[in-house]
Amino acid sequence: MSGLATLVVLAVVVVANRPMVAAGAEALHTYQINRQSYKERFGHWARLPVPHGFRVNAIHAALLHTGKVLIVAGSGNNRDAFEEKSFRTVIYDPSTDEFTEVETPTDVFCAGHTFLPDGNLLIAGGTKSYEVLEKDVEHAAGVMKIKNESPDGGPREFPKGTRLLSASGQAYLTRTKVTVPAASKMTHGGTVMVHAGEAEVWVDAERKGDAPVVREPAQYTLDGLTGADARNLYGVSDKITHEKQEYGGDKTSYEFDPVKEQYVRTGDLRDHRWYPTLIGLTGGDVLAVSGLDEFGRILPGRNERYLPKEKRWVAAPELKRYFPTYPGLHLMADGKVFYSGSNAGYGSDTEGRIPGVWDVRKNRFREVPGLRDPRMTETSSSVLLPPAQDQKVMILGGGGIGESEESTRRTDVIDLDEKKPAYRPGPDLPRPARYLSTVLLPDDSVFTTGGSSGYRGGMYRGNPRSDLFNSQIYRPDRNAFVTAADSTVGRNYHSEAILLPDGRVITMGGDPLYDRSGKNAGTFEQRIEVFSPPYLFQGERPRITGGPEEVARGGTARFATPDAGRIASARLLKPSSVTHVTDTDQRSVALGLKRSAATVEVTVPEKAGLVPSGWYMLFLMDDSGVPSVARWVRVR
Ligand SMILES: [Cu+2]
Repeated sequence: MSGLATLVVLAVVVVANRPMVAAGAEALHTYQINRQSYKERFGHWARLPVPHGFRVNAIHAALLHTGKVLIVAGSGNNRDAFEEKSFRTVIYDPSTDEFTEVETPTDVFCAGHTFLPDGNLLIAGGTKSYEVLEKDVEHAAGVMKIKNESPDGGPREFPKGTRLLSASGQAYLTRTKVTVPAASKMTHGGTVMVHAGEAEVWVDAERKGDAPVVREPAQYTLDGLTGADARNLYGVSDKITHEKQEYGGDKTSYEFDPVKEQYVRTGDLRDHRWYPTLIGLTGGDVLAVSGLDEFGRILPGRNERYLPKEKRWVAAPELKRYFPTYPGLHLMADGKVFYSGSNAGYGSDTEGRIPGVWDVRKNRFREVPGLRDPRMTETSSSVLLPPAQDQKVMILGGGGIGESEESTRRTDVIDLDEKKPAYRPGPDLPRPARYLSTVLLPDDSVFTTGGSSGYRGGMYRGNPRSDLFNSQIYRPDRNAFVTAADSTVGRNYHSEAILLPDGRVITMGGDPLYDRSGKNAGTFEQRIEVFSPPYLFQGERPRITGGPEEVARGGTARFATPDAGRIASARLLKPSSVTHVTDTDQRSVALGLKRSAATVEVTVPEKAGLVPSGWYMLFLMDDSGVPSVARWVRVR
């Protein structure tokens, strides 16, 4: 036998053996993770079978007080879906494993959302236009402000395709129709001042190439106007270039009704918003904070307020403050708002990045010191640690600004009850992580899962893919992580995890920029996994068999349980509403507890900043930390 033939034979043996070795290791791993002792210690993951027609790009998720999971894609970061106006929302019922489709009227992709006191989910903003990358911009484009100096003649409407001309004779066409209000007259100290009416619109150069590019502010005439019109109506623009055009925000707003399972339109936002954070305040109003406007520009600090009784948005100039998009905000016990420093994706690289306490009554902002890796707050997550009474917030992971390859293992914890709150070191994550999902569990621990070390699951330290499969549970009492079972699906950008009423955690989404090779476009992750924490393998669960549907803040309520003798604690968990690892809703509130023979009496704290009005899951935990299935109660 020649040397070459021997080599070939050996190669065949090696190739033939490899799958057998892998299959052996795989079988051993499967055996290990399914053992009772393993599940008791690390928990257990299971893949959820999702019928074909209900596989969507999960961008937003919320747990409704019907116990069902609202999964919102909108156009799902898919340009074709956007252009076809194919917007998706599905509802998953964890008690029956059934999915249903919900009609989605507009593109709520990248809206903000939070629960209202009555349990409706307020969803505001979304996508008006998709981004256009610099390489795809053929015609120079920019935002044109059309001004109207005439107080007479009412608003003026200009159709799509209206031409504006530069001094050098280049023509630019409006992308949409635009209505310009009349000028307004105001008297200042006896003199009448005229303030021009104005409206903004995208314009695209009529000709391709560089000739129509304008890099400085300039004035433009509206083609075809004569006489007084030509003097009173004109355009001004800062620049018309081939620069990348960012996603544009929408101004639609809905209350999603969990019972009728439909979107109900409310008054529009005052500003278009893409990537806003919505946060409920103690009185029941909601603030919309930050976002990109309809032209993809970050809002320069204009925030607004939703009045749930009137179902409309009002300007809040008294709360002018600049934040990057999707700021990580948490309602504090005293009604102030803590900005953890977490944010997602857009904004100045210097302004608005320092965490602090925002007093929304006086619009004062007090920065807090101590955050390590302060330049890696983008795509970090933050969470009000359990129980809410401790007023501690944790920030986890995060990465450098934009498509930075940098990310951090850092977690820091701040105690907002201190006189001068400051972040202090928490335990490191096992690996640097962006987009980490954090989920409060009823036993006062925090489950963390998913994320990637690199930007959108991509390149990190030479590896083209960087999804993280390790999960861990943070225990605030020990300020330490314990290891949990590995997930089997990688989840990075546009992914989320939420606690279910049965104590499990559902994980969805994932939007890698590239595939495994790092060369081709990635595919949105549509598989769903469910994690059963270790507490579900540690003995019989206590049960709640009766009790009121409503409890009053500061009041007590009695719940029937055959397990009263071993109930050790009671918690109200506010259901999650999460997108881009931003969740202003989830919190866990400790209740006072008195046991009798077959009932427990719980006491709800008094402060609305601790227990904002709304629907909660009541969990009872036994003396070994095993939780009941939750019972829904409304706090008034
Ligand atoms: Cu996004």
